Amino acid sequence: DFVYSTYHDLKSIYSFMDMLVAENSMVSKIVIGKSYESRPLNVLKFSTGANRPGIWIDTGIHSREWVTQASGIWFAKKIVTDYRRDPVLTDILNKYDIFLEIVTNPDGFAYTHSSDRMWRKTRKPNPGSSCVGVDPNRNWDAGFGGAGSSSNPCTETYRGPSAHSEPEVKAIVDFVKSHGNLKAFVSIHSYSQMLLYPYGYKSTLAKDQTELYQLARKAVTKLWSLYNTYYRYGSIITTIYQASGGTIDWTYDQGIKYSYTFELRDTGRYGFILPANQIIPTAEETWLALMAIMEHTKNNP
Ligand code: 0X9
Ligand code: ZN
Repeated sequence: DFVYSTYHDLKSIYSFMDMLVAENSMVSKIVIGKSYESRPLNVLKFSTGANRPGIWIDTGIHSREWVTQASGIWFAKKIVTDYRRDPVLTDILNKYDIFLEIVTNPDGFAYTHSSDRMWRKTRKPNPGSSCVGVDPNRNWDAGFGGAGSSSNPCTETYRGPSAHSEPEVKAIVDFVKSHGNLKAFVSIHSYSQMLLYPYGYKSTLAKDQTELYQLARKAVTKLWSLYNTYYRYGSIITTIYQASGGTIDWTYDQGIKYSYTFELRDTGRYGFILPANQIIPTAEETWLALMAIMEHTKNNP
């Protein structure tokens, strides 16, 4: 039986996905592309009917943020367990498909297991440099190249040679465009305990700022109610720091109103190396916030 309270390697997570698909008719696996090192980019699709609008959730775009992939696994199990049991989730799944990319940066994730636990970026070599990889949260075509990103391949925030240069990013871009009807997009990172919305690349307020702020407040209040974990919330640029070329700025500018980024536990005591005994409580509390976002999306079509 799969153990949710420990960290797993790529092979174990990919077999978990295949198991979930085999055991649940509502789950299928979509391969949206392949990584630089040719690993499949797997997305779980939870669907109870045809032609539904979609809700996207990704975890692990920064490979060292292990509590996020572990939480993604827990969310996948939670969705199949709660469908037809939790009336709110059931109503969401009767109207929307949920897409979940658990290992969004598989090359980086494999590298965190084999060589360097603190690897963040992709694993594509950079011509003319001995430094490897691009920051996949600076590589999107939203203020690409602006402040809060680096042109130096040896830094952790290297933006890459051009927007969408990384196959792991381009695969999601192509998916979002070809789907054409995503209503919420949630990209999950760690750590800092924050719930953020656009923008990160500019200080202009998002046109839906008031609604995004109020929904963030509601979501973090739900999250807090379980274990009293305190989250800050607000726009990226005012709450964490300026970051250009980020995922949710791009998805928001594509018209996906409910575009959010989480920074999960903790606030720095353990940071990226969060003890495994915090996986389940982190996933449980985060789920309450995700449900608030998904329910609001459903109620505001
Ligand atoms: O710097 C980042 O990419 C994020 N923090 S992390 O420690 N997970 O690396 C925050 C960036 C804000 N999010 C977006 N711009 N989407
Ligand atoms: Zn991150």
